[in-house]
Order: sequence, then structure tokens, then C-alpha cells
Amino acid sequence: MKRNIAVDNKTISEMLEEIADILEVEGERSRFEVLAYRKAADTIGNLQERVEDIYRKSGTEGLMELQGIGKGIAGSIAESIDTGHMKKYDLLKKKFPVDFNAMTKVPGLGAKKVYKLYLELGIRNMKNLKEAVVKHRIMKLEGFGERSEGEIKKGIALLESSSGRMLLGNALPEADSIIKKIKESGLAEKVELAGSARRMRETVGDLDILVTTNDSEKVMDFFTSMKEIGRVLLRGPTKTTVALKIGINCDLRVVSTSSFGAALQYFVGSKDHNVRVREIAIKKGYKLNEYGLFNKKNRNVAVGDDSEVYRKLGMQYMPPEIRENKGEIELSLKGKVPRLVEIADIKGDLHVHTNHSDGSSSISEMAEAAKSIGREYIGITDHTKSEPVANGMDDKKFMKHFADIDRAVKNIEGISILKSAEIDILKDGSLDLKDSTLDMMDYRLASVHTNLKMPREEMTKRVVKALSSGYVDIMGHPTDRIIGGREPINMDLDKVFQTAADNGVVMEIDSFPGRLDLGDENIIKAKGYGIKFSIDTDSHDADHFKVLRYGIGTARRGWLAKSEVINALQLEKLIKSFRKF
Ligand code: DGT
Ligand code: CA
Ligand code: CA
Ligand code: ZN
Repeated sequence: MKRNIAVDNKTISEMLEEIADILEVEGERSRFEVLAYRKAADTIGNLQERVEDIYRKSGTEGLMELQGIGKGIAGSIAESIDTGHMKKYDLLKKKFPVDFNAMTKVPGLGAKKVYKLYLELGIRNMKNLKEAVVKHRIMKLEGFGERSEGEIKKGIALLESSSGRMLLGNALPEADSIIKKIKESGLAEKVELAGSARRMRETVGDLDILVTTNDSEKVMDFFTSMKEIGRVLLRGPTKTTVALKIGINCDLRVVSTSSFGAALQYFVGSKDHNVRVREIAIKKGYKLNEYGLFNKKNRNVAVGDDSEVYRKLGMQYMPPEIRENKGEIELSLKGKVPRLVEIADIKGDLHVHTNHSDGSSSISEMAEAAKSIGREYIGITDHTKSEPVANGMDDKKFMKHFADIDRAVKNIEGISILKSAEIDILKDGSLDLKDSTLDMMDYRLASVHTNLKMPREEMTKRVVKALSSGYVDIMGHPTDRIIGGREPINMDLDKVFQTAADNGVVMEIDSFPGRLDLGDENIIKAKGYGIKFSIDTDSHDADHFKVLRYGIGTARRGWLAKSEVINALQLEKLIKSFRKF
């Protein structure tokens, strides 16, 4: 199987993941080697910088400085950038011509199951898989059964409903880098991101960029020859559409300086928001479109940026994140748009993993990294024993772990390190550690990780019991959904939020791009119960703290103010806010 030059992070990460899948099912290699490839795939997949840039700048040495990337894997990555091929990958794929990458994305299908489907039914790709589901061939297989087939069917539907859109966490860094390059080229005056990415939606359909320039030809030439671009789909003097290598389209629009404000207002969207703004314009005797806000004399009165459009219409400025026609228009007309929480408000991070469970960095490394980006405190929340795959610790191990935290605290200045854990909420709603261990923590974060398919009533009971135990301060990634990968757990959110409100339990906004949990709509719902929030990164690596921007974007889409976010508090106030027992 031939591949295009494999230079983008996603392709490399997927190849490494597939190597891990094949090594795993081959069963001839050590578990260690399989894990090494998975770890490397994960690192590359989460990298905000382009791995190609790192390699070009600092060679294989530079690659080896990345978490979990040793000499061998660094060599393979270098090879794929240099030649467009990874020998090891090609060899393994020849032996196992199975699309592990696509099929393991189906919730519930791991590498081993995919391999079994290949051996027994000859299923090599998604198309074969879908056919087998339709023909009910999978339910007859040993180890699968009717329920399993039904789950695969649901999983495929879930995947398809989200395909075509990309996670904000993958799309936004790409947009940033394209915009930076256009700015640096000096060919354009204004360069602005628009569309759903500017509004920080959790997934985006395509990227939209607006520029002003006096040489549209040159800008379009520059844009279409960028290395990020896979194919030019449409090229014109005012609009060019390209397919980016990362697997999403990007529209670049050239607008005149006098139209810029109206164009930005229009293309930031959302469409529903725009429809309302246009109605208001008409009522006030204007005509509004992407070219301008025109008065009765057909003169454009909104010159500047998008805020000019709103100002001329007698509306208060609304941040892009809330432009969804969900009440922002009414508040804007009354001048009552709230000030939303910002990255700069965040003082600490209350969900951080280390290499004491499934993280890749030490307590001190995580603290240093957090300090370097201005955090004043972090809470260490490693996993508990019910998560053996994540190296979860039992009560005894936590004693040693806490002593290690104490030692790290002594060796670092300028940041406080809090003792906590990400405690599993067990099947019956009890917590995965003894009360005496919980008592030693500064606060307690609890999450559901296992038995995700419980019936609604049971799941609600389970979570309500945990939240009313008096021991839970924060509920971690409350719905446990994975965007495009796993449905939220089935529970009565109203009951859960009511219980949280009654017991002073804070809801987390997990900033990891594939989670963003709670998501915008559930934040609005929880907010209605008077619940407070913690916007955390769930970092598993010193490099992960930067995902906070996605959590903040989501919080803003959920209309949160600084006062509703506990980790915007100074440490002493935060500690006081956790209930004492
Ligand atoms: P996406 O790309 O599906 O994630 O979502 P958007 O919001 O980026 O949508 P897109 O790329 O189709 O269009 C960008 C913006 O342009 C959109 O947010 C609002 C504006 N727009 C597009 N089509 C229309 C329309 O038919 N009417 C109005 N009023 N605005 C539109
Ligand atoms: Ca778009
Ligand atoms: Ca678009
Ligand atoms: Zn978790």
C-alpha cells in the first residue's frame, strides 16, 4: 500500500498507533514494545508543534526529546519525513492488510477484536465491517454475540454522525499557524480567523480566514503554495478554498478594507446569530450584508472591525463564543452582556496526572511546567486502584505518593502543589479509597470510568450517591463522553446537578479537546442550578497544560463568568471553598 509523503502529525501518529495494534495482535513482541509505540503515537497526536518542523530544526535528537520517543521510533519518524515511507509500517501492513486505524475508532473495538474479525470473517476495512453488521455475521462469532454486534452498529453510526468535522483542538493550531505565516509574509494588512473555530465550537466543519490586501493575486499564490495545503479546490480573486493535509477544508477570503468590519461580523457567524442581527438592522433602517452596514443613502457606516457593526446598531459587543442566538442578542440590546471568564483569570489547575499513575511526567516536572505558564497552584489527581490499566494506586500506595508530593513541595518555589486523586466512582456509588485516605487530601476529584453502560436509573443512583457522600469536591469529566467516540453516560442530569448543588459539588470542565466535558450546553444547564465549575486540563504530560484554551472557550460558550470558576480563586480562598468535614 502506497502512502503520500507522510509528514503531518496525524499521519505519523496513526502509523505508530497501527504498528502498536499489529504488534499487539501478533503477540510475539513484549507488551513494553506495544506500549512504547502507543505512547509515541499519543505524544505525536497531542503535539501542538509540527513534528516535521521539530525534525527539520533539531534532527532525530530533537525528536528524542519528546516524551516517550526513543531512538528507534525517532528513526522511523525521520525516515517517514525524509522518504514518505516507514519501512517497519509497510512490512507489518503487508502481513496484516487490515485498516486497524479506522476500525479501532469504532467504540468497543480494540485491536484484538479487529484482528479476530479479520481472521474469522475476512473483514479488512469499514466497508466490510458495515456489511457484516447488516448481514448479522458478527453476532454469530464466539466472543461477540448479539449485544456486541448491536454496539458495533451504534458505534459506526456515532462515528459517521461526527465525521466531516474535526476537533477544535486539531483545527485551531493549524489555523493559528496558517494565519501566522500569512501575517509574516507581509502580503496582507488584516488577517483574522472567522467561523466556528473563532466561536470555539468543539468541532469545526471548515476553517474560515479573512484578509485585507492590495494584492489579492499574491496572497492567493502564497496561500495555495503553503505546505499545509493538500489540494486547491477552488481559486478566485476573492475566495479560495483548499483541502488541508490534516483533513479539513479552509476558505480564505479577501475583502476590501471598507467591508472588513461587516465581513468579519458576517463570517464569524453563527448563521442563526446573523439572521437576528440582520433583522435588527432592517428594523433600524439599515441593510446589512457581508459588504457593509448601509444606511438609507446606501453608505456603509460600519468601517473598522465587527464591533463597529454592533455599535452602530445600538448593540453591546458580544464575544464570538456566545454568538449562537441563545439569548445573547437580547442581553446585548439591553447592554447586559456578561464579562466572560478568560485564560488570564485562571490561577490553578485541579486535574493533573503524573507518572505515579498514567501520566508521563513527574510531580516536579508537572509543577514546573504549570509554574512556567503562570499557574499558582496545581492539584495532583492520579488514578485509584480500580483503574489498573492507568496504574491506579491503592490506599497504601497513596501514602507513599503523598510523601512524594511533600518532597516535591519542598523542592519547588513559586507554585503550590495540592494533594488529591481522581477517585473512581465505583459501580455501587462508593468511592475507590478509604475515608482515612480521602481525609488526607486537600480536595477530592471523583470520576466515573468503568461500567459506563449501566441503565439510566442505576447510573443516576450511582452518581447521586457519590456526590452526596460528603467526600466529593469536584466531579471529573462529568458525562465521560468522547467527542465522536463515546456517548455521554446515561443519567438524569437534572437530578445529578440538583444533588451537586445541594452538596456543594463543583462540576469540571475538562479541557482535553476530545472531551470538553461538560460541554457548552450542559454548562448552561448546570449553571442554572447555581453550580460552580473547575476548568482543568486533565494533563498527562508537561506539554498538555496548553489545552486550557479549549476548556476556556467551552466555558465561555457556556456563558461562565470568572466568579463561577473556582480555580480562578486565590489558593487560600479556594481551600476555604472546599467544604470541611
Ligand atoms: P462550520 O464550518 O460548519 O463548523 O460552521 P461555520 O459557522 O464556520 O459555518 P460556515 O463555514 O459555513 O460559514 C462561516 C460563517 O459564515 C457562518 O458562521 C455564518 C456565515 N454564513 C454562512 N452562510 C450563511 C448564510 O446563509 N446566512 C448567514 N446569515 N450567514 C451565513
Ligand atoms: Ca467554517
Ligand atoms: Ca466556510
Ligand atoms: Zn478521568
